[in-house]
Amino acid sequence: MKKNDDLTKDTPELTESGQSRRRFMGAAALAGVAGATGLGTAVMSRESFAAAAEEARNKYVVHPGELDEYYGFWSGGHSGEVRVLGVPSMRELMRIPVFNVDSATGWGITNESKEVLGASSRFSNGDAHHPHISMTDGRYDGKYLFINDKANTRVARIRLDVMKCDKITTIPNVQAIHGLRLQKVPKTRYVFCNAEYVIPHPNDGSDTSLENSFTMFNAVDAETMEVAFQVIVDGNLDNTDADYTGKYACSTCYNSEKALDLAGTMRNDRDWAVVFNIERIEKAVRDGNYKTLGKSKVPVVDGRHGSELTRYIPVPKNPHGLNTSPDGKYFIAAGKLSPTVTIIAIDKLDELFEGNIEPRDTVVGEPELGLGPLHTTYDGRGNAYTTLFIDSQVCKWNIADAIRHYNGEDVNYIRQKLDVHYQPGHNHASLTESRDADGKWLVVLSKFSKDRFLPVGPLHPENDQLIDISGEEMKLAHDGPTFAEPHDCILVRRDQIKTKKIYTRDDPYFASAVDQAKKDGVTLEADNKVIRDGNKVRVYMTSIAPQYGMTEFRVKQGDEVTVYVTNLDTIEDVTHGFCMVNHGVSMEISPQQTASVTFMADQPGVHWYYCNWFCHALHMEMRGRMIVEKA
Ligand code: CUK
Ligand code: CUA
Ligand code: CA
Repeated sequence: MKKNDDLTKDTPELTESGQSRRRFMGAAALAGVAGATGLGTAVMSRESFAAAAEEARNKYVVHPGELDEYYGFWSGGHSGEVRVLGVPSMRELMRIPVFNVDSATGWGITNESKEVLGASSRFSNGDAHHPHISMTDGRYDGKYLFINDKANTRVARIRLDVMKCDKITTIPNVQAIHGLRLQKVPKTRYVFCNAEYVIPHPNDGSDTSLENSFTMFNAVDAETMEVAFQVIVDGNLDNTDADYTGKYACSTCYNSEKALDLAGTMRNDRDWAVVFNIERIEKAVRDGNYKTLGKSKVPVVDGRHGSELTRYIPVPKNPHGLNTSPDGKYFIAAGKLSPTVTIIAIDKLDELFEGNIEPRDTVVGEPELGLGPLHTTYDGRGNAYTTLFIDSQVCKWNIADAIRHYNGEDVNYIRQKLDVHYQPGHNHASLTESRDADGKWLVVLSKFSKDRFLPVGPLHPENDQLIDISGEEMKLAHDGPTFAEPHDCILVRRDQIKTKKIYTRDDPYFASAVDQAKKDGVTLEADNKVIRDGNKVRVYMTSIAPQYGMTEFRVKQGDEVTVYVTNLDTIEDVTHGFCMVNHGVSMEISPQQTASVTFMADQPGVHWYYCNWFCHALHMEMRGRMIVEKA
């Protein structure tokens, strides 16, 4: 194994010029190839040397026309969206608006998206941290992606067949949903999500004391997206993960002190990893051993100290990430203010809940890794990779050796430390949250990029780095600038995602439009009609490249107008748009989709509408007039 200082010696070359980066990759990758085949460079001929270098280089390149091996889903942080990247190319393939408003697709503007957003459509911002893909028997099933909104206390679901958000739930009785993970086994029945901040109940200003405030662990039903139960906890909650039996979930708590100020949150040497016994919680709910809070009907159970529903395992100081190893054996909590991570043995949790052992008896290792450990990910070969925020490194370490060391054996569990650029938060290895963890690629989400890219003003991009972990040694393969602010990502094999090429006409996403058309006696696929209903006007039109079915319609000033456009094209990728000039109206209508938008016709005169998705050589000619008669 190459020592860390050897690796960092290559790094300055990376920053000198874009050209030298290619040379570096070739050389570094080649060292790996030579090592792996047991060939010293001395015995390699010029030709085989060049061929090996070429092969190594190609490993990181997805050539034009080739497809990536993995889909990556990135959270967009306070941009509120989800981004889809191909890995290993790191090419951005799609953006899925979720908690934001999107001018291109009309998310937050169309009636279909407002129906999904519900009452929370009054917000145009969000803070999306943790994207996770639904599972069946501990394997990604490619059906849904779930993501939290810390800013407005929501959880969203994205349908991966069309890559659109189809449900958003506001979690009642709590503030700021942060950590989110899914039940893995037998399947994703629950979306577990942590509310971070403690609040009083009722939160009406009558009592604002911290002592009487609390927060809760929440479970959302993955199919109905209704909140199934809430669990009151001591302290607060940060990140979470679930096990591979379906019995337990575990969350970190950094504020066991329940302090308001920074110094207060760091007072205790240990905070907690809180373990939730899902079976016992379900039973308590079934037996009616719960209460409700305020107007919400969600069952609330008490999981504070002394409860049979939870256990509090003391772990060093302000822990952050909590990640289940893909062999199902361990919850690993990252220390953040401690240079250690804590390995909790999941097979000891039954005993812990039976009361036969103490909480700390479940800890089987506490390896010291470096400064500021935040998140851990796995290669499926017994190694863990933990980000070190303060050291700006990823530490590769061996779990079994760390446990041996904890038991007094003299073994070195650290395999390698690789410099990253800079200050990494999450890292994520391919398929790491599932039984299929394959140890090929590692993405490190660096919060700072400083000198890595052309300067673009005081606001810098983040730097998502791609690291090859398929060999003994981690190798940096790619720097990927991203806009604020991916917190986390998930990588799935491309065959685990099955998307539709065009909509089917019975897609639930526009079922309301289909219903309304039926009531109006309109056939969406054929008719171009204006229906008046008092001062509400519904305009139904079709579209086939490069024409709308209607080039002119008339309404009266003061009418509330809803335009339904049905795209009759059946050709993959022929998407139309509908934009009403000077009305703040814009939307996407993909092949076989119906989309609708409602606005006020408050200005008399002529108003042009046009297609804003490039669809045809005569795309600019795809337009029409709305004539508003003066009231
Ligand atoms: S995270 Cu949300 S504060 Cu480490 Cu998952 Cu960045
Ligand atoms: Cu239709 Cu552009
Ligand atoms: Ca603390």
